[in-house]
Amino acid sequence: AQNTVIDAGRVAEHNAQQQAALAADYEALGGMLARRGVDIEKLTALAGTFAVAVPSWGVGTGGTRFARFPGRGEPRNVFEKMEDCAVIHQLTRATPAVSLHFPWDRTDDPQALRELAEGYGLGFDAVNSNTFQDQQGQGHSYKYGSLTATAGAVRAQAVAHNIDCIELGKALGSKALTVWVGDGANFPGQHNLRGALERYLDSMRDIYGALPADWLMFIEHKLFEPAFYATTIADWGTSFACATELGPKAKCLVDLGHHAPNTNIEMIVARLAQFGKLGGFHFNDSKYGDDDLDSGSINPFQLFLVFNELADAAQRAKGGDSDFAPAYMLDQSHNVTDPIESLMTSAVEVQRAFVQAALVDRNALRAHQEANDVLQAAQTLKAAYRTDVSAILAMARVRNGGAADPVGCYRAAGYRDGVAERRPAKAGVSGSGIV
Ligand code: PSV
Ligand code: MN
Ligand code: MN
Repeated sequence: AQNTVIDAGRVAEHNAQQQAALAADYEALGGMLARRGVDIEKLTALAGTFAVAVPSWGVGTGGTRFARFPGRGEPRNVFEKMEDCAVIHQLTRATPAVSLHFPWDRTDDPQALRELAEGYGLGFDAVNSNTFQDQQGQGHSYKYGSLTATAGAVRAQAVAHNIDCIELGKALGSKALTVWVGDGANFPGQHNLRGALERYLDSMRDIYGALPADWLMFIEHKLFEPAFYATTIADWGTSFACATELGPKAKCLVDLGHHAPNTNIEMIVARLAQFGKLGGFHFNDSKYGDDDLDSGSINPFQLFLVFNELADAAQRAKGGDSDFAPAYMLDQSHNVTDPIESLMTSAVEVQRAFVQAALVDRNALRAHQEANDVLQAAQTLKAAYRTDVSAILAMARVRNGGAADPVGCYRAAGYRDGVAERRPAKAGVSGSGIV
């Protein structure tokens, strides 16, 4: 049997309280969908297959460059992070994997970590390397870049760290490495723009060479920050060119927050899917830049449109195009909410977009597109997007052993109070201590 962090009896009790209301909502929605020729049971089964990975760094309270206001009971190491991730999966049944970040999550006992995860029914998605910060005791600084650094010794250190991440990931059962570097220039003239990318590619070739046969490498682009004039891997064009140059195991990762405002991200998704280079996602939301706000909290329509492209690509793949399986991961920073609550809500919001996209009448959409019936084409998308599929999501969760209302159940279980006692804040990091 699987280990549960929250008492299973409590979840069952919570679901029993919700049962009558959920059954009524589900029946009403089922009737409405039936009139549109849609079988609610098929959608609920599909919803139950959805999975998005939780970022290990997301379960601690985030911060900005101005301040960090710690929360209560924050996990103090990767083992405690896994416990929080287990809660998220237990209640949502939508987050069966965790994406680790090294060296933040480094452990001398990967076997113990793997066993703990397996006990909770969790696996590991892509591991992330970190050459955007210096670590204590490190031989060389990344102040002037890592994989692109002009100094060969710095590049070698950054390459070695990435290969180390692959080794750790292998021990944990991971199958991909995500590489995001903040390398770039703050001043015109600081970098030879082409030279920096050449050095990046040289470094990445060495890392690529260390990938096991069944691994992928995800290249994550980001428009700006910490480099404010010219980021080496700033856009999907550069990412695509590098992934193409490196080979079939290299693909592009789209972090929704890493684009200029108003960028048509769903079109980037369509392009990368078309050319077989869509590796995966970091889901989050933003208003201005790399805000790392909760998925679906600012622009849920954009999230839906991204999933609309993914549904189209999946349908084409079924027709024999390719094996299309981009990795879905969250990448958020929770500064003012309980991270577990934010991650549960966000996983459900991404799952909602996935189900709404499945509701799009693709035959009707194609016919409207062929006939240039612009208005009806747009309305076909809107009809799916406007449908409140909450009852489907809740039913899928309950049937899979999760909670009808994950946040309600989590609060009633008093998990945060429990960990606040068991995990006293580390001396010196608790800020005001008024948490
Ligand atoms: C960079 O902004 C980023 O999105 C990358 O994915 C990093 O690995 C992550 O954030 C770290 O916080
Ligand atoms: Mn990211
Ligand atoms: Mn980011």
